[in-house]
Amino acid sequence: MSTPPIQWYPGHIAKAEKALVEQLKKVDVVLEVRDARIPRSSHHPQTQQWVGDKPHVLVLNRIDLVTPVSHQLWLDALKAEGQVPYCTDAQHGKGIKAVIKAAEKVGVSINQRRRDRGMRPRPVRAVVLGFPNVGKSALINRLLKRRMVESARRPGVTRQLRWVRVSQDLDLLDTPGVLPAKLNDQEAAYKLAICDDIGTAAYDNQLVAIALINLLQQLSNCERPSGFIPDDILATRYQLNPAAITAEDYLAKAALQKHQGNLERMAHHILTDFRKGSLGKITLELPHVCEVSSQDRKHRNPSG
Ligand SMILES: Nc1nc2c(ncn2[C@@H]2O[C@H](COP(=O)(O)OP(=O)(O)OP(=O)(O)O)[C@@H](O)[C@H]2O)c(=O)[nH]1
Ligand SMILES: [Mg+2]
Repeated sequence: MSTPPIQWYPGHIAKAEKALVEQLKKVDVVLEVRDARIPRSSHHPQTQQWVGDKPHVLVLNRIDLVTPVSHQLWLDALKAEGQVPYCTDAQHGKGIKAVIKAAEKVGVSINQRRRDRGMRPRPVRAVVLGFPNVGKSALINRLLKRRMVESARRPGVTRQLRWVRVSQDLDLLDTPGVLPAKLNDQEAAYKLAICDDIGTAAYDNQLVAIALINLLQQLSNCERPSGFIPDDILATRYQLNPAAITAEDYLAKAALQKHQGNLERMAHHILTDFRKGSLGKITLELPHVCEVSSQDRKHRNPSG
């Protein structure tokens, strides 16, 4: 079976990216929002180019959907690379104050420089950027303590760049989620699809559900710290053991048990379970690439 690549770059994203580059000239600090379930795959490859030499605040959002063990592993790995991520749950308003403080801190030094040059102080200008649906607008609403910008459970909600004033010290720019024009890393593209961080028009639900089953099988088999992900996720949720069976067969068997063999409904079922956290708290990638033996990979994914 040859799998069609995930590829999606709709007009509104191309337009948004152009507008974003234009607005970057006015911006003092970049808040990059990533999905804590896929901290590597939800890092846009162009981020460094957009950040330039501005201060960069890294936010790992959706920490409510990952285990403390996996979260700590990622914190340690990112710190080792010289990054200190701020961790948020924008759904429930956790970790928000620290993000405001980090952005305002940048403003203090900017305004000191302005005063030194005889200029009046102004609010610090921060842009919030990242892949679609990672929670940028939800985070902004939490920072504002009210629902000022649209935020909903699907990618592609924010269509226009919009400045909002958080306080006399901070202005924020909400941006539409951006995607690379070409998704060269297809493993990352599948993870983005699994996490709903990419438009649904980009992929086939069944293939993405199979990729999720495959990843969960791999994560259960590879060497990982205890507590990284829950044990027997699939067996517990669907009363169907995923051992010694391909991901394709697992989807087909589960579909027979739950949806009279309807693969599309089963694919939707499992993806929704994952996205809502009904499979448990799950990080889909380790900071260091998980070693699965080629024998095991072949057995699990006969096509690849
Ligand atoms: N569980 C959980 N859900 C979150 C969190 N943050 C945001 N969400 C939900 O994720 C969905 C997407 O949030 P948005 O704020 O619209 O995401 P966005 O990045 O602005 O998306 P686009 O504008 O489409 O790029 C919404 O249903 C939010 O309620 C979080 O920390 N945890
Ligand atoms: Mg948005």
